Amino acid sequence: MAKGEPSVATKRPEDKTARARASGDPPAEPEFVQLLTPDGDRVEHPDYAVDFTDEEYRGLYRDLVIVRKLDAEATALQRQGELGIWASLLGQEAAQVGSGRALREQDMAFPTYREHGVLYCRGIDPIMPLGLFRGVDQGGWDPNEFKFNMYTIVIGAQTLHATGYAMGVALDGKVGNGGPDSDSEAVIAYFGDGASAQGDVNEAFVWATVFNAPIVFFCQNNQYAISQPIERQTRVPLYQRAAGFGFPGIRVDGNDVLASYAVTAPRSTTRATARGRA
Ligand SMILES: Cc1ncc(C[n+]2csc(CCOP(=O)(O)OP(=O)(O)O)c2C)c(N)n1
Ligand SMILES: [Mg+2]
Repeated sequence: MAKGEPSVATKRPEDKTARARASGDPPAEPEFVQLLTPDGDRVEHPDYAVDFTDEEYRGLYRDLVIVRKLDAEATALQRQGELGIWASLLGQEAAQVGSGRALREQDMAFPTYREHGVLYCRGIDPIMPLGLFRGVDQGGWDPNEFKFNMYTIVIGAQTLHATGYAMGVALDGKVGNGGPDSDSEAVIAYFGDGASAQGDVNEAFVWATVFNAPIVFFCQNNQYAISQPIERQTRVPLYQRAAGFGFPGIRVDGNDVLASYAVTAPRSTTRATARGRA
């Protein structure tokens, strides 16, 4: 599709959630941001949009294929006994590439142990985490050089580290409007659905919001914490918890690389065209 041609289909899927809300029934389907259907059709969202060039779309697809391939290789190495363990990103490629590519060079990321796709987007040699999972080094990259902290195995601990770092960013006065030319720094902390029930994570939410820290909490809900299903972590959709802490919560289709990009990027860099919400 050439630039300038309509890149977004005008038709939205039937909004069953809105219809259910109007009828007073509970929502029939989860509300989430989606710019691509599972069949690959482009759909609009009233608040989020992207407008990439053909080469940029191809670049995202290339990233998805590469990180899946790297993950498959690492899984095979683990099965052959070369790695002690491997935390696979299978099924989380789009969430990681979308959010990872939305980061600006100066933004700081705090991963769990599974963010190999974000690591790749930060420009770190993807061989690096293999040394960590083989037990021969601590990970091997310089967090300050790549603005990507070391992997954290202790569930949820990185959300506290990230919040403290973000408070430091604010104290340094490096906060701003997030525009492309801004030298403001934002922080992103990745965590899982299971981690959302961890005390550290909830404390991080309180501190981040009370001190207005420039941080995005990016939860990848793969439905399980090892063997514990999401029903054992929460009775409400996880994104709704954010309201109780005082920050916006957005539910996004993690299999949709475009939506994952759009919700993570500063609004001024999504080059969104729909309804002038650039
Ligand atoms: C503080 C702490 N408690 C327990 C564990 C053991 N543990 C390793 S992975 C994991 C599940 C984490 O689930 P989730 O947050 O959903 O992340 P996912 O692995 O699904 O990406 C647990 C409990 C740990 N690493 N750290
Ligand atoms: Mg999980």
